[in-house]
Amino acid sequence: MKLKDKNVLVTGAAGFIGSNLTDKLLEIGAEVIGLDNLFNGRIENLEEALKNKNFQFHKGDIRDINFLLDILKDIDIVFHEAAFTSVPQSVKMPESCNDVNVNGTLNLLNAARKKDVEKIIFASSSSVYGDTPTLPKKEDMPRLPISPYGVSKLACEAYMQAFHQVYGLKTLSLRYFNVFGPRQKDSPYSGVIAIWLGRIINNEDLIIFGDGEQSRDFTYIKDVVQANLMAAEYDVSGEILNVGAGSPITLNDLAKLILNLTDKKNLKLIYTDPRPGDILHSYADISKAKKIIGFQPEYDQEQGLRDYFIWYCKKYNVNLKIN
Ligand code: UD2
Repeated sequence: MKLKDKNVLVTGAAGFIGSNLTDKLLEIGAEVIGLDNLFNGRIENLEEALKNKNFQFHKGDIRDINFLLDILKDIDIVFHEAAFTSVPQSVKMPESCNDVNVNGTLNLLNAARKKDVEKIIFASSSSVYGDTPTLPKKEDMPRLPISPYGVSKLACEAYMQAFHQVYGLKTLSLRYFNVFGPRQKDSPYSGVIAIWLGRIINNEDLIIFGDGEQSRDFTYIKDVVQANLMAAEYDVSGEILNVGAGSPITLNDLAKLILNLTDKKNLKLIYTDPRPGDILHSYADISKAKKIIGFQPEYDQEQGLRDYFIWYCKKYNVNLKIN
């Protein structure tokens, strides 16, 4: 499906991933409706989109079926990015996580089926794999999530597949691996890179949960957006695909890389207790996404970090030397 001139809904459009995706969809000529309840999302993320005549924003919640039925008329394709997004917060509030992620997604699927939406692309997560030792993670490996967040994303994937099987709705789940980049918030519940950037700007030492030998496959936002476009454009459905950089890094090495890039080698790494619900290693095998939708990440971590930091300094008028 070519996205130009298509009617597209982005849930979670004011969030980090949703807003980046919205901007790209508008750039390629889609008509975009953005939906967000603005709990986590920020309207400032849609500053550019709101100037575009092909964009409409609606404040509302994916748990509200009447709202969805209204919004979904005439929509061809949905990018479902709205979510309860934090692993540690899901450990504190498992019911809320389940309510937003599972009930909200089921609601969206039901509304999409009733309104004859053609395709839904779902933002899943590498957290569905849990702490199984085999690396890299392949889509057909056992899924044994260890956090309520991971469980909720796995349940949504299963619903995506069931709706594909039973109702013929085209669905596709993309398992994102630690996405980072512009518009990621610096809050206690955001990703480690955004948190560390905030601390670096304030000249604060970096906190590491555990011994720092855990690893993640940090993936730059532009590659994630690209994967979504390809998932929409290729005639493929009923699949689950990893979307990662395919190159893991330990937290210790990431900290060194970031301190070097920002010329802050004077800052220290402070080690503290591991975080409950954390997995140890996460590393994507992306061969299936390459084969099925032609996905090929363009950013390595250093390039992505540099781009992100430069964007941040410009946006917030921060004076930080980037090497
Ligand atoms: C990220 C995503 C989550 C999900 C998951 C998939 C975010 C906020 N969450 O969870 O949505 O897709 O990936 O695996 O992006 N850490 C520190 N110091 C800090 C903050 C974090 O050491 O100040 C550690 C943390 O304990 C973990 C690693 O950094 O080992 C990554 O943490 P995260 O919160 O950035 O992301 P993760 O993997 O929990």
